Amino acid sequence: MSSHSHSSSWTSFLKSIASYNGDLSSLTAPPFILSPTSLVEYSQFWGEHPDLLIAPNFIGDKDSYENAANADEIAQDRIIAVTKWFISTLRSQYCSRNESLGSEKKPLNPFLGELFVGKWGDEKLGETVLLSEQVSHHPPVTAYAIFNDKNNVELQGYNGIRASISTTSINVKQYGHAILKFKNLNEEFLITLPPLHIEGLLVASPFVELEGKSIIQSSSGYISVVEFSGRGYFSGKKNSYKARIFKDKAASSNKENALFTISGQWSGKSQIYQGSSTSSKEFSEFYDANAIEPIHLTVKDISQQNNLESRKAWKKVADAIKLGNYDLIHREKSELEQEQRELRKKETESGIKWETRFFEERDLEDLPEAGKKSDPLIGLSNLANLSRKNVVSGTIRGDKEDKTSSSYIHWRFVRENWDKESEIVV
Ligand code: 0T9
Repeated sequence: MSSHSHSSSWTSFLKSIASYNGDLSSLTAPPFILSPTSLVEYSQFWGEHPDLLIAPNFIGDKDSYENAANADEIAQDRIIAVTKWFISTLRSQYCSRNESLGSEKKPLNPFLGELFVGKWGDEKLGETVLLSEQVSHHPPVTAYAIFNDKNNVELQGYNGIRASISTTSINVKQYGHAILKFKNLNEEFLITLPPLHIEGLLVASPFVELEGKSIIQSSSGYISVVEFSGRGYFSGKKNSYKARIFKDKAASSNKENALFTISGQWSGKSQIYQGSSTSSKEFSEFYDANAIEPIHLTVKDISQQNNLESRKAWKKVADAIKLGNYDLIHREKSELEQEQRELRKKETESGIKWETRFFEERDLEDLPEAGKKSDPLIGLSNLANLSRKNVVSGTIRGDKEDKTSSSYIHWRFVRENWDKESEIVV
């Protein structure tokens, strides 16, 4: 329990949650629960293990599937490697505020066009670049690309959330997905984002618990189904997961068909077993989140940053949060928000819409299944039997939400825009 749990500011915050109107950013939270970091920064958590992100690139080569006698083995090793990388991102994504700030905190709500860019340097692997951009403010959507040109590896994705309130927790569904491309291998992966809930609100020390699933679908057909559960669920340990690797979506309808089963805690240790059972004594260690520290990207000093860059734009607000000065936080935030409102007003008056910088919306409704004008989501969602609409991440084709939604619009990285960028540098 946090010392703040009985404070009047926390109890009135809990009351404001109870009368929640759908927009989490509108809640006025007490300073101790505010993070000085904007949500646009969270994309970095996909990249804090660059070696694991790039590792699949070194398993087999482009012609593996056509020529190699061990094609199946190569495809399996690759999806296992991608699953390991995915698991390795979760501690950064969902525990890092607890580790560095003592609990989950309410991030700053990014403004439209806000940028967060940086890079991971590595002598052997080459530079891995992060571009993260707030592509929508209402509702909030962040898009990102993380790429390593030396190895022709590119991860891109976008995410937004919808939250609802239950008696003691906040339930969050994620929208969006990630696409991981290995251009040297001619193989790509679709990754769906799991639902989560925020617990510990009553005692003023919130933390995230994952639930449901993430799907990792390879263009090779192989699929990894990652199931999450929290404390008090099947294993009783916090941050538990089970990942099953199947030959394809059809095989995944029966858990017995799992070629490999990985089980443990994503914030701790997990083990990999051959086949569908985890009762065998034959297993090997899969990943130990505490043995491998995340690598933080390097970000330019604020003095070198553009006005659209997150840390520069939010500097005064972040400083006020660090001081815990409620009035100052409020004043600085209002100033930034007022500026944004004026920008939007001017745009409406002049009829010129804000243009996103590195990402564009793409309508997948009438795109071909394959070829240059296609989109990776089309083929990969076919393989995984997932909706290709802009619905809750991981929605199965034919589900209610898939049937009722009419939008096929998704955010995509436009690499050419980065190549011709002259003002923003990493
Ligand atoms: C994408 C991630 C996401 C963003 C955050 C729900 C949440 C905002 C979205 C989903 C990243 O890849 C992964 C990690 C944590 C998620 C955040 C946790 C959280 O609490 C916030 C929400 C908006 C709040 O701040 C709720 C109010 C607060 C009092 C709880 C600490």
